[in-house]
This record gives sequence, structure tokens and C-alpha cells, in this order.
Amino acid sequence: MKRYVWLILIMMVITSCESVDNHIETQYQSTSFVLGFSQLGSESGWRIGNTASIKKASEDYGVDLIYLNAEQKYENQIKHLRRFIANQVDIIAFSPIVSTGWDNVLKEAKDAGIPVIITDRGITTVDESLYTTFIGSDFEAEGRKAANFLMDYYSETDKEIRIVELRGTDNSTPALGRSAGFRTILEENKNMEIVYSTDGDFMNARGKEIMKDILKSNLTFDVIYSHNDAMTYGAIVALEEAGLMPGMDVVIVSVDGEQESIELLKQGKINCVVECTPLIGNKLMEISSMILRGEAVPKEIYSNETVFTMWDDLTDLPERGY
Ligand code: GYE
Repeated sequence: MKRYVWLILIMMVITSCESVDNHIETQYQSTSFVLGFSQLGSESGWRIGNTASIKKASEDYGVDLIYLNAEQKYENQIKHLRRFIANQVDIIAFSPIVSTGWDNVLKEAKDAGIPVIITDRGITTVDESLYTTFIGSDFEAEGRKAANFLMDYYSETDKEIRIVELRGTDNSTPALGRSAGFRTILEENKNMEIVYSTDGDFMNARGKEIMKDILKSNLTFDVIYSHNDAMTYGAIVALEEAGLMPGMDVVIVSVDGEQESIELLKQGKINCVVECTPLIGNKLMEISSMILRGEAVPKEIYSNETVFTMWDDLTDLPERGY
């Protein structure tokens, strides 16, 4: 082909991608396939790590990634998915901010013959055929692990244990699962009670604000169970500002396992960290390739995850990477 034809073609590709969205970030590699990925936002260190993992993996695997960030808005994610369908990407992946409200757009993707992978957070749908697979964590198991730590921690006492729960974004599957799993274990122990539970939206600032309000009220409590590290950091600052010692005066259980929370665990300011890994980029690229090659993949692909507690020797723990 003549050189100027190539030039025009390249210019066309660049212009069409630039017009997709202000927040668009594209990476062009020697193409194997085009993956449209809608990230739900940038609310936490976990999320930043998740985005970095997916971007890095797309580079390593030579995948053309069209990355869009919904900035915490469900409506934006719906728009993203429609753009991916209109652009006829080879495969779509997205991390749904909430669990419901996806059926129509997923039906459109299905009708267009574009496979969809749900990553990180799950969805609730009556029609499981609307997506190909889910890659992420078992949030109920995480909730159970958090409660099991408290069962161990308080195994020697009969006193009533009063728990404050900082929940993640309402109607998101990590918030639903972490609440549900936690409660299933708590039901086995009549001495433990959730005395206050509220939506902190997985945000550091909300964790701090909620904890400040609680400390101003007359509520007494022994434990904070926080659905993510970001809210935990905010709550810790509020406790310290009130002259309390996190980890001593209040037992703290957090979920995620960011490097920062492991440091706080080592310092004794957090008592238990339930791991939830955001590093699913490689898996996403591998599974995408398999689907596009027509190979069968499991409907649910869960990460292997552990729990870090105040009783563990964490000196040799490798850098977390998020
Ligand atoms: O725990 C939290 C993030 O969806 C599992 O979202 C993820 C959660 C994670 O904001 O830090």
C-alpha cells in the first residue's frame, strides 16, 4: 500500500479514538485484540493498583486497551459500554460500580456478538448468559475471614463486643458480600453485636467523617470492621485526633491489604487485614485471549487470598504492589 494511504489510516484511527471521551487513555501495540475496559473510578489505592495492573498487563500481552474511567458514576459506565459496542471492540471488560442495572446494555453487547468479562465487582442478573465470566474476589469469604479473626481475638472473653461497621458503596457486591459473610459468622457468637453500620462509599474522607461523628456521639464500641483500607485510614486519623490508640483502644479489622495497611498492621494500629487483590491484569488478558480463541472458560474465576493478622511475622512479606 502506498505510504500516504497508511498515513491517512493511522490518522483516522487516532482521531476516532480521541473523540471517544475526554478521559480516554489509549495504548497502541502490535494488535492481538482490542479490549475496551471501563474502570469504575479512582476511589482508593486498591483501585489505582487495579488500573495499573490492567494497563501493565495489556502492554505486556500486546493488547490494544481502550481504558475509560467512570469517575464513580454508573451512568458513565453505561455510556462507556455503549461506546465500546459502537466501536466494535473485540471484547469488553468492566468493573461494575453497583451490582444491578446492567441487563439492557449487556443484551446490546450480546446482540452485537461482543463477549463481556466482569472484573472485580460482580453483577446481579437473571440472565447469566449476558456475560462470559467473572474475574475477581470472593467477598463473602472475605467477610467470614474478618469475623473469624474477631472470634479468635475474643475467644477468651464472655463480655459483649460492640462492633462498628464501615460499609463500602451501597449495592456494590464487595459491600454486600463483606457484610453478609461477616454476619454469618457473627450469628454463631451471641456476644458480638454490630451496634452501628453505615455506608462509607469506600472513601478515606468518609471513613474519617463517620468516625468523627461516632466519637462525638455517646456510642461505645470495641471494634471497627471496615470494608476497605481507604476508609480504615480515615477512621484511624479520627481516632488519633480524639486521643485514642487504634489497634489498642479499638480493635481494627480492614479489607484489601494495601502496602500502607500492612505497615499499619506492623505498627499495631490495625489488628487484622483481610487480603483482596487488585492484581488481576494478567488473568484478564489470558482469559480474554482464551475467549477470543473460542476456548471454554469457567464462569467464575476467583483470586487466591489470605489474611494477615497481628500475630503473624510479616518481616519477610514481599512488597504488596498496591
Ligand atoms: O476493596 C476497595 C475498592 O471493588 C474489591 O473497591 C473492590 C473494592 C476494594 O474501592 O478498596
